[in-house]
Amino acid sequence: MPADFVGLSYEVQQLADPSFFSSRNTGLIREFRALSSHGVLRLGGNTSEFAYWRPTLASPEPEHPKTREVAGEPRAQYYAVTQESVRNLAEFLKATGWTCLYGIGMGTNTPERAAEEAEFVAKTLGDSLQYFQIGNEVDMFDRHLRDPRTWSAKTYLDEWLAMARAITAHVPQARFGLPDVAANVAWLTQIAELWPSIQNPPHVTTLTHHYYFGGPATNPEVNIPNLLKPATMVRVQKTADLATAAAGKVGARVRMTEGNTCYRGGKPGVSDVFAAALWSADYSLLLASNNYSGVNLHGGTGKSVANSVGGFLPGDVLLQQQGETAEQIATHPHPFYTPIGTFGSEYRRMPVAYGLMFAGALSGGTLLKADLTSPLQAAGVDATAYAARLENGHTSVIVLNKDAAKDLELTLDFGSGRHGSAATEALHAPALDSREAHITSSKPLALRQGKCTVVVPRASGLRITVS
Ligand code: BDP
Repeated sequence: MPADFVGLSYEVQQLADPSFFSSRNTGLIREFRALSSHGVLRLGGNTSEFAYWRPTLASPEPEHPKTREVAGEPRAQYYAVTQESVRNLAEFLKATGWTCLYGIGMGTNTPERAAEEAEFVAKTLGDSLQYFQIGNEVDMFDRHLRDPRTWSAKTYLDEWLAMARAITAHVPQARFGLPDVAANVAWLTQIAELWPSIQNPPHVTTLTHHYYFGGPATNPEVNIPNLLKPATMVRVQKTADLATAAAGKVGARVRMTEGNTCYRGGKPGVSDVFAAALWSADYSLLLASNNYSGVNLHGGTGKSVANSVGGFLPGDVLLQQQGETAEQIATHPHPFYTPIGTFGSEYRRMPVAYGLMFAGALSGGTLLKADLTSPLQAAGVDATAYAARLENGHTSVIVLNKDAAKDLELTLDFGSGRHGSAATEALHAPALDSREAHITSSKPLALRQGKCTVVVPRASGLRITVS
């Protein structure tokens, strides 16, 4: 599990306000650093298709192609990305210790503009830039950006090659992630099959895709029991099997560059409560155990995400129907799934971020191959577990008891050669639907012949570490 496994995903439209990702936004920097000392910021999302590069303030707005208006898809609201926002982003990354996956639009962009932008970004971000990503959720372009009769993994790859080659001509060391599909992982398989036919391919390090558990907020199937039941992770495992097989053929690794609990901005009572913390911990560790290079949970400001999904958040409509007042609605994070919420001038980590942090404790370690899950499930409790040998040589085990009703008692055997004590840290909240999450360490447990017995209460996580 790479040291920089943990990541966040934001809309490119955040760059329209150059003070957002900037060294002056100290509140946001603090939350990034608290989440991870070296995470990965991915910029992309639906709004990335409507950004245009403005090399100088005097540069005119380019002509844009015609696109279709579709409910739930972003409206064609164009905005400029400027040198100032990229320079500020560079300072923000330095201040946080994070690196960046930089999204360049494909839907309404040209290879020339993409190359010009990439050149400035590569020069300005330097080592903070991991790779470029061209296009967001290209498997959905048939809805509003391309002709549904001809759009396919093959036509996408042709367009992608033209842009990636134009970028490589300006930035010879450029690296790329692709294809960043929303859901159709078969595209990864098809791209892997087409890959050997490409002469001199651009340098691709990562195959990328997205995952949302369900959506939108009005869908009754998006609820806490469904989010936490074992079948949810079985589905994630199936896509991971396809994605990692494709990446193996291309000689790349897989990264889950965007995702969260509920698409179109999240669902209040599911995305912004403690259940989302247990979900994100389990989801992140499942991806890590499938050799993913990392995970980015999507979020940002309410405005940028609302713009990415057609102008409003369905979760707000739901709260109005439930009779919440404007003041009550404002106490929810917007978007509802965001890991870092914006409340006026303040930023706060939300429950889903605590799950990511809890899982992130194994970053830099080597996951131990073991089947911990089936014995736990055989105990009739909805729980999962992961173990790693950490960089400092310690062994750490994370047990996630997602069961709403049953506590789990278990004895961990670290081997009779282990002496001393086990440090423990809990991920907890009063209830699955509490709008809070905590990570607290408690008293170390004495090991007896290398063993210790712990209770992982219902709806909580526990990390046990022995030296
Ligand atoms: C993805 C888009 C992103 C949206 C998100 C959502 O890439 O821009 O914000 O879904 O629906 O499809 O919440």
